[in-house]
Amino acid sequence: MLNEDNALPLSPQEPAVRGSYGRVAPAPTHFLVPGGDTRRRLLGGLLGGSATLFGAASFAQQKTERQVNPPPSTGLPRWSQALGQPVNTTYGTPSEYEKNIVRRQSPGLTTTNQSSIAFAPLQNLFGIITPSGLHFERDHSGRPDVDPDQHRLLIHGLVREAKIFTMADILRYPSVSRIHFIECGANTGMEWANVAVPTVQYSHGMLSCSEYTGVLLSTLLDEVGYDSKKSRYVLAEGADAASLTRSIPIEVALNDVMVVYGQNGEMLRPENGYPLRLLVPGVQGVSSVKWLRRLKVGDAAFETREETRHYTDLMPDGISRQYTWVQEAKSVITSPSGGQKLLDHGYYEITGLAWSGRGAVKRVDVSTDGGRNWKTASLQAPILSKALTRFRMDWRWGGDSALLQSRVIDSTGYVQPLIKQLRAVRGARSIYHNNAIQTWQVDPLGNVSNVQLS
Ligand SMILES: Nc1nc2c(c(=O)[nH]1)N[C@H]1C(S)=C(S)[C@@H](COP(=O)(O)O)O[C@H]1N2
Ligand SMILES: [Mo]
Repeated sequence: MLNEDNALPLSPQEPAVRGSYGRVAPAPTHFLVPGGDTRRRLLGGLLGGSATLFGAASFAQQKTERQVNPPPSTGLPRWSQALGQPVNTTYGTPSEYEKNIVRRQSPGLTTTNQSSIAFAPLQNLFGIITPSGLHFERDHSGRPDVDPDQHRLLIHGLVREAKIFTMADILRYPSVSRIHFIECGANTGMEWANVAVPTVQYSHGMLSCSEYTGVLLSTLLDEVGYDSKKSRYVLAEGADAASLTRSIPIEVALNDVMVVYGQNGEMLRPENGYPLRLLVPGVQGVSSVKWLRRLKVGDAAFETREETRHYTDLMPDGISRQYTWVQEAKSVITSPSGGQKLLDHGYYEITGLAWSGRGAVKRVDVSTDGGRNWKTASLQAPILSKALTRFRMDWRWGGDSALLQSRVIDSTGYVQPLIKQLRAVRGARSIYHNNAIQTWQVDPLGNVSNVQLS
């Protein structure tokens, strides 16, 4: 019934979390407080009402809680007094103390657990690479268990010779490794409806970035002898029950599209398309077809369900735009971010992610007063095309209300827009392609919440 994001999640309460560092209390793991306000007023430029959804402890209470558990002051800690565990010869997992840093589903957002979304915990990640076990997952019909020995990729259509490739065949071709993001076209979609999604995990967590290894699609298209005069589109089809299919324009296919088997140095994870997926850099996630089993070269777009019924943008005049696939430049502050709490006055590092489907990040500006004044953030190398870029800025919080925003400018000169600028063009009925500037409000108690400025 729902297409990626337009329902309102309700929330199970979950245990307290660890996993924020520095003087920031972690974002809560639950979504909305049951019975809480789900829609919010549009806030004006003034630092008026608080849109905080959580009945958080007061500033002083939080400090007291922290003092209950002081670090051991005398003697050796227990882990220094005996031999440790033997070396680990199994697949490694994160520390027990990090077990709350997981992908999370937003209950009620989708009608089944198979046609669903697990969001990446952006507020807890460093740098630009998403650990494979935390990469977001979006499935239309569940995650198939594909046996790599039996898996086949068929390439046919306008080709000299149709071919069936085994995984062993594909692994023999010259490989490339590149760092790219994948962002679902519906990421941040609920902001269109002005729903106060409380944490960055749920507002922006359909976004991840990996080092991918595979074969350029152009290599395989050359191998089958695609018709360079007649070919206009390549259809990609997945081996899941949805047979998810999307058309890729030939100029994109021949440019930087990859047929991928490697993710962060190892084989793809099952949830990300094991053993083979398409990767269409800079383009909305749905085109990066997972569990890839078929590529068909054609002379026109294939007009599949996922490009006619879904993934179109309904414009104010009632006409739907089709094939709007590039993920335009976007950025978000991941800390401090919604649901976190600043525990002290003084120094904070404001940090976040910026990216563009059209190239590299050129500059990121940060504002702490809702966009009246901007300062240029520092960018952490590497700054790569169609990849996440980490930015940071020093900030002293003196206890006043603040409105934190980031704004990216990409290598084409495009500037990340305000939500009102997007609404002026796209109206209020959109689901996809919201790349607007995000605002986090810090209240005088240090509570951080998601607000939308009019
Ligand atoms: N075969 C197949 N490919 C698919 C999907 C799917 O359900 N089936 N979901 C698509 C969508 S909508 C997105 S956003 C990305 C998500 O990739 P990920 O699950 O690896 O994060 O995969 C795309 N490829
Ligand atoms: Mo998606």
